[in-house]
Amino acid sequence: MLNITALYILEKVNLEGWKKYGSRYYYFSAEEKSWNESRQDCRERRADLVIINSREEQEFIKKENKYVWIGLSDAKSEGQWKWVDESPLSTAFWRSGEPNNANGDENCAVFSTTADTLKAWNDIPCSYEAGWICESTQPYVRRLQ
Ligand code: MAN
Ligand code: CA
Repeated sequence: MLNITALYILEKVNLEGWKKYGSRYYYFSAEEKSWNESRQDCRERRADLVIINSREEQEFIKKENKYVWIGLSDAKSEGQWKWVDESPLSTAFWRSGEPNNANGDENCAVFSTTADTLKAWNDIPCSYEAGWICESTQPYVRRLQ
């Protein structure tokens, strides 16, 4: 049975930047902000910066081919990369030679545009501006009219 309200909600979810992959929803920003401001934006959407747990998830995000923050940082303890849920990094997809903490000032991870899907992350200064990806079990949309 075609349900107009359900269709309208789905359309709004898409228009606001959310994409479904597996059982999760991913928000791809249209703007650029610092890592902290990006994380704040995700929280306001009842989400957090994306945590990449598998090669499949890495491949899904790579398809967008955007320069975006992911939820990974070593700001608390240099060299100890942690996801925003405090879990340690296990499966990593760094570019070759990364993370290199260039100038001693690179504590946040970005998903960069590169030819190699499985070697795509770089550490850069957290104050740089980039797009970002939020992840949530639910897509958050502003109040429906
Ligand atoms: C180069 C490399 C990277 C570093 C960036 C900073 O690409 O040194 O490791 O993160 O510069 O812009
Ligand atoms: Ca780097």
